[in-house]
Amino acid sequence: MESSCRILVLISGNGSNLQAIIDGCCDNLQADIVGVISNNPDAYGLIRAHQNEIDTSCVIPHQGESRGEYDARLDAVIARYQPDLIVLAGFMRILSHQLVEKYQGRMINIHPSLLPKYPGLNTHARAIEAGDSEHGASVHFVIPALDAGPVILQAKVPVYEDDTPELLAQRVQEQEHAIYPLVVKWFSQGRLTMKNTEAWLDGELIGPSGYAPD
Ligand code: NHR
Ligand code: GAR
Repeated sequence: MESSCRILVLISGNGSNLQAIIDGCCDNLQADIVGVISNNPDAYGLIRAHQNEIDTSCVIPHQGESRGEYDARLDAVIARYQPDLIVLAGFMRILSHQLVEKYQGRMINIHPSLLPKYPGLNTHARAIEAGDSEHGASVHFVIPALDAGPVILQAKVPVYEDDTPELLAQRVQEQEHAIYPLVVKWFSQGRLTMKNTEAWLDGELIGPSGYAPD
């Protein structure tokens, strides 16, 4: 990336991943968070943005509005920020194919499971229910199919005998805060790309479980 990478973060809630990205990768001139958009006007992440002097917008769903109509309004707000990278950080709305295709290769998400396991919602409860001994989080490029884009980086955590979804979520989120800023940094350094629905780092294909150093 020639000049600073313009990063736009989409949130719905607490924004702890937004905070990790603010703290972890915008201390250099290569990455600049130019805005935060929330679908939820009460998201605590908006306060975090304000505290860090980051511009915010809310795109609140209207009653009876179709997904297409919402996404068109969202896209108009996104366009104002001219982002190089869109970071979904706990953004809780599925995005339409048109919107995702427009930003394909420039939109990433963090999902709270070891994809391809447990796409969708309630991942922590599902991992416990299944008796899994490990769980985790995945950063992936966003493609139209939900949580199906190429994985960039994963982090694993143990699942304990007496775990609850809340405890497990905390353990996973701690790892999220370590891996998401790293991936954002790679992208802003121009090291990370998506080609033909594959993720590449430094010219090397990333495997299905995400980047793993040899
Ligand atoms: N959009 C596309 N097209 N592709 C992806 O991979 C996407 C996406 C939008 C969001 C994040 C994702 C996650 O990490 C994400 C990935 C929301 C839902 C969902 O079911 C599922 C997955 C993700 C985000 N949302 C409900 C909906 O009807 C609303 C649920 C709620 O409001 O609580 O949009 O898990
Ligand atoms: C994170 O754990 C993220 O993986 C998950 O929501 C949390 C948001 O936390 N994302 C999803 O479930 C997307 N469907 P945060 O707002 O504190 O970053």
